[in-house]
Formats: sequence, C-alpha cells, structure tokens
Amino acid sequence: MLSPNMYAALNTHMNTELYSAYLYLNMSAAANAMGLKGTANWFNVQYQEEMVHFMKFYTYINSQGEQATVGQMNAPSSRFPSFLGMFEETLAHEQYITSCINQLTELAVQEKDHATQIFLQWFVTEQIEEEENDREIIGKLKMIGDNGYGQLMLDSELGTRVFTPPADPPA
Ligand code: OFO
Repeated sequence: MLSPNMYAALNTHMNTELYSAYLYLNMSAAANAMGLKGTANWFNVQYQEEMVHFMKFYTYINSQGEQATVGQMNAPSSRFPSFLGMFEETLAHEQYITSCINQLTELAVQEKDHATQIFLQWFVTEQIEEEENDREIIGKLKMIGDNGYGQLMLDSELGTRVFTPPADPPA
C-alpha cells in the first residue's frame, strides 16, 4: 500500500527517470554528430540503464496496487557545448537525481513505509556509481585538455562499455 503522497512522488520520479533516458539518447546522437562514436555508445548504454530504472519504478508502483502513469515532460536538451561539457551536464543531472532519491527516501522514512524504503535502497547505491563514473570521465577529459589523440583514446575506451541487464529485471 502506498499513501497518496508517496504514490504521487514515486510516479513523478518515474517520469524523471524516463526524462533521463531521453536526455542520454539525445547525448548519444550529439556525440555521434561530433564524430565521437565510442561516446555515442557510452550514452546509448546509459539510455538503456535509465530505461531499466524507469521500469523499476513502473513495476513497483503497479505492484503496490496503484497505476503508474507516464505524463507529459519537457524536451531534454539536444545541443551540448563540447565533449567535456556533455559529461559535466551528465554529472549535474545525476547529482539532481541523487537529491530526488534522497527526498523520496526521506518521505518513505517519515511515513514509516518500509517497503518503499527497501525499494529505494537499490537506487541509493546506484547513484553512487552513476556519479563516480561521470567524475572519472570528467577527470580524464580535464587531464587530456585539447589533446586530440588523448580524446580519441578516451572515445575508444568509452566505446567498450556494454549494457548488462540487471540480475533482477523489472517484471
Ligand atoms: Fe536513473 O540514474 Fe541516472 O538519471
């Protein structure tokens, strides 16, 4: 059972996860347009991960007897300043998502909603990895600077990222 407040907050965040997926799909196409094929792959994998996050919320809300509802959303950006700028925007977005997950967790604690607290724990941990990945790439990009060879090497490394479906796929 979800309280009306908890249901509304979870449904809103489910839509934010879908927004994240669309944002990274746009970033993938933008990277491709910049000639960064490996980076396009990295963002495509990120898009697939966000769809898993979206589906986890969708499945959880429905499994609690409520109706998950996809709504209207703002169009995500499609223009990004640079290779580095794209990852700086990604980190800023993930920090925002972390704050949303923290707020949801706070609400679940206030409401003594133990099931939702347990559900959200996966996301609390996931956000550490999300931010860490972005910080690592930003660090490398800052070290590389304008060195074209370095940028190509990093792009090639990002091309090796593979989407791994979760062990507990959302039903
Ligand atoms: Fe779903 O973690 Fe990124 O946005």
